[in-house]
Amino acid sequence: MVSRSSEVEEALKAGRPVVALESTVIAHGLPVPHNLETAIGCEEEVRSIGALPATMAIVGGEPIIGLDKDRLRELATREDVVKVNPANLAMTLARGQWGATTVAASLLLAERAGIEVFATGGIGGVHRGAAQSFDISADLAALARHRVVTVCAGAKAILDLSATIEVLETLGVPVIGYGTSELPAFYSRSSGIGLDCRADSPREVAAIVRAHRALGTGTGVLVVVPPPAEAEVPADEIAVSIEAALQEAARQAISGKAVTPFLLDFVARHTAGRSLRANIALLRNNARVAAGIAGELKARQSGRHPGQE
Ligand code: PSU
Ligand code: MN
Repeated sequence: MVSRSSEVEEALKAGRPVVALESTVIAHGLPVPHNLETAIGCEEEVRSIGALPATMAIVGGEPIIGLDKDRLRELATREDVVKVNPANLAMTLARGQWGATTVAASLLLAERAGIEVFATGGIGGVHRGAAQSFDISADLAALARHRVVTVCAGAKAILDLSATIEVLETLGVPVIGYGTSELPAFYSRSSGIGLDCRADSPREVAAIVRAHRALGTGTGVLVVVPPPAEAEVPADEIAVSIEAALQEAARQAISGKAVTPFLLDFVARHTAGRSLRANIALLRNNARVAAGIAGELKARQSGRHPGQE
């Protein structure tokens, strides 16, 4: 059902750590040329920790796990790439289209491909005003459906973060603060929302993941990592830009799949690129943390204990 690159295939067979990476952030989340640069940068971060990156997308109706550079470049520049979630994945495949996978679609494909760890920037969640619009990202349902560890900087700050945390709890998805006891707010290190669970190393995360898996619930685990301090935009500073973005989206009646890309782009322009720099820095940072966690999970499975040798 999914086509794994030979490199990914071999790594999985050999029990080496692999990190899945999404592609909506490339096709719809970041502007050219930052999108391709960042996609390559994230892959390099994963490799620098000794894991293999597997960026995924739909290429002419075929789900590819581990895009090569040429396809990555094409994905970053084509105008006709569908934003794919689990609801329109089948359509994209049947029509032979190009598709960029959101967190939700990436989790589905990662699980099918046998990849345990996935990295993104910020997950989708409950939109502000969801009580009227019912706009709740498919990412939340997918986190509950797939047995994959997702590493992110929290949910995107354009969302209703406390409602998002409530839904994750309802769905039974553990949320682990990585080096923090507070939910990060994507562009900002702090949200004011406390977390029950904190881990300070890949080993601590892996222990919780193993305990969770042993329960057999089949749900995923969410690891939330604060953005690097030097790149963050403090919450009170970004709030003005988010407010302006939400007002403009309402004025233009932006809806459905277009909402998140519209808001991210508006905030990037309103902050003169500051939010974009934060977004790029946190994507790379999350890829690195994910690679560490993937390594730790594989080390335990194979009986190797890094750091204890
Ligand atoms: N992280 C980023 N930028 C992005 C995304 C994540 O730093 O653009 C994407 C992810 O693919 C996520 C999607 O699944 O935004 C959420 O879209 P929606 O809110 O429409 O579900
Ligand atoms: Mn939505």
